[in-house]
Amino acid sequence: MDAVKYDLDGDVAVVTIQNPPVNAASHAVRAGLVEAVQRAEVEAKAALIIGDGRTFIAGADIREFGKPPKDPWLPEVCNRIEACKIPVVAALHGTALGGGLEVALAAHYRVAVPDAKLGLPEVTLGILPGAGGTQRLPRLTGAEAALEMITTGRPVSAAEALEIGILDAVQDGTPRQIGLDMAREAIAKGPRPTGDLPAPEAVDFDAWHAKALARGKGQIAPATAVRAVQAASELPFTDGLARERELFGDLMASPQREGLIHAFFAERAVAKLPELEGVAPRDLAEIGVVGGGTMGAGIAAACLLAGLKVVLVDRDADAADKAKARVASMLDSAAKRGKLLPERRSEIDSGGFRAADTYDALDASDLVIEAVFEDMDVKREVFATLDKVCKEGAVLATNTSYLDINAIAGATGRPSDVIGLHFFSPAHIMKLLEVVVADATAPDVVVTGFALAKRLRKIAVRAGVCDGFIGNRILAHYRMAIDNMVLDGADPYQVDAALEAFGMAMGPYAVSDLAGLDIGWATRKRKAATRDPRERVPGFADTLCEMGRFGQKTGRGYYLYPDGARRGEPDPEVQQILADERAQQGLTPRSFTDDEIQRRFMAAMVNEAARVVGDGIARRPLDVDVTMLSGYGFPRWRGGPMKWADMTGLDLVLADLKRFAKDDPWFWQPAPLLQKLVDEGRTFEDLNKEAQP
Ligand code: TC6
Repeated sequence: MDAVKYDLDGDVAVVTIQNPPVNAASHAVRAGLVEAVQRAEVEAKAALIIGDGRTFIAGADIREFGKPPKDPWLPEVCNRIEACKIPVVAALHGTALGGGLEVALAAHYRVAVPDAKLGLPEVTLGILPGAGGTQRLPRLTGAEAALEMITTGRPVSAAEALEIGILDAVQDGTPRQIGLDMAREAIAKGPRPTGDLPAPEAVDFDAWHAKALARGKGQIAPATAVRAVQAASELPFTDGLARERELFGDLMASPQREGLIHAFFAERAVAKLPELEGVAPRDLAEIGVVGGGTMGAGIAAACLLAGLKVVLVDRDADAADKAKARVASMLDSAAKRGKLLPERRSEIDSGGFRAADTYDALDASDLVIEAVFEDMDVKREVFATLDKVCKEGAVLATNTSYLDINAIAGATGRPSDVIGLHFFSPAHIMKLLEVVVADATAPDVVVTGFALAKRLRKIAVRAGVCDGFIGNRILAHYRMAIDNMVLDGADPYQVDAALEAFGMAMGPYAVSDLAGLDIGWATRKRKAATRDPRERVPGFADTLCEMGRFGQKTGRGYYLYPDGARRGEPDPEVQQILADERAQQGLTPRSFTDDEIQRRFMAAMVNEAARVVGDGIARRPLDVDVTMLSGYGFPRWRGGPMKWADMTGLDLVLADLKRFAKDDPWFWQPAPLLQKLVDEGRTFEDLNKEAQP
């Protein structure tokens, strides 16, 4: 099949892109487009560009990024389309994104079907629209609307695109039909190059730049894109194109582009289960949830928002009522955010959601998720009961964060139906779901876990059973590294600031305050008996808990939260507690630079992640990356800890570990996998590639 098909429909040359699955503008598509436009100029009175299959062009071919570019480049293709002597129409359906929308902007007229989406998501990949998009879009929409689309990367609906001036019409029908109608009208009107339109009026570009920098949290592409749009307003069209090309080149060469594109492909790779190909998921219509606390209610809300029926069970009528109210308030706020339509709400209220105080209510559930107190005896009791009441073939899932799922499965007579589905709080908002596969879990139960994630629009990562699975196991380790630094003299507020400067969504001590310090306290107590005697155990976190400082919910934790404030203030009392503990242990406090804090944090994270991969808990390094990106606030533009380590150089990370090990050999002992990769001159990316199907 040719990447671009050409046929004549009367006077109109119809140019059809055929590059499944998303018609990415690969080299063959670009070359085919130029050839087709040249031919149309000779043979037809108008040309129509459409996409075959599910979409118009969804962008440049991202797989070609980072490789030597092959002529013709997309900017040249777009310029050639715009320079065409006969009118060119683009008829859009599906998603016209990035370079795809740029092709449409270079056409002379644009029409779309009502459910088409149009966007310039380049900044989400660390680049900017580099095929004239930053120059042509503002000429059609004005600078404000173009800046909004380009700096956020968010797509707009066809109706909105019509309103702001991108489209000439929105029409029902096939792209071919509606495009031919417009092309025939365009013959009389003639070509209408977007580049000939007047330059957009200036806006406060410096303010946009500052806003984009602040929102980017260290990401540079959105702010750089502002400067490209500014060029559209200040320079003649061709000079603006040249400026765009220059800024595009800078971003293309940046490590942020590499990190973001890694994240894009890694997120798609985690969803694939080649080893289970052909295994069908079990049917999911009704979901049971056991436990209506914050987590259970969040899981129930997530399922309801995805259109599933839910039955929630709590221990008595009062608890069930409270759980129901919790779910209702989550649904209310989802409705306010436009995430729940009134029709669906009434469906939920008229039987789509029930809260009960007896396990028998779960007898029709296809999958039950347990979200009760994190205690092995309690969980085993729940699972023994589920074994009695649930129908045959029901999937029995635990939302435990740490506990041994094999032991939980052992409380039932059907361990092959048992799986871990580890949600992150708030469960109806956070993207990550760890699908934890126990020894006896059946293949179709694993596939069902992934199917549920897809239904909930979550990113599922397959994990193995160990204390903390992928994410919390790594978290526990880097927490230990920073707690030790604080014990040795670092200020917790400096640690938070340094790690936020690195790009973390929140500093780890602010995260503790948000999650509640009692969670870590309970975990430390549970682990106390089995702790390695060589482990250093700072006492300050326990001290804070003993004082009732559980974080935001009690108004005090590492920070102070006067009058319910969400952003905490540093508290000298905490600094005093730390000083006392150091004095008690006879430690002379030392200072740490921000760079040292970041390096210790990352070395600890990467080292434990290498063990997680080495032990087979994560399938590949990229599974760790996606876990940390979507569940732990790791900066997306760094691609994830493993990508960061590859880009930093594994030998440098290993050298850091060996340097830190001089003080604490037990904690900083390099992971065997990391040592092995350095010895062999290989990277985590090599492991990702070897594992691809
Ligand atoms: C740009 O245009 C820059 C221009 C400047 C030039 C100078 N390239 O997401 P899905 C693959 S930047 C290559 O699962 P959906 C994807 O990896 C680009 N491959 O499907 C997957 O492959 P797999 C701006 C691509 O229906 C398969 O297609 N454009 C590309 O959930 C299916 O994808 C974007 O940023 C691509 N551009 O969502 C758009 N896009 O099966 C990026 C997808 O081997 N794409 N693939 O794993 C998307 O947002 C979504 O893919 C979607 C479809 C909304 C188009």
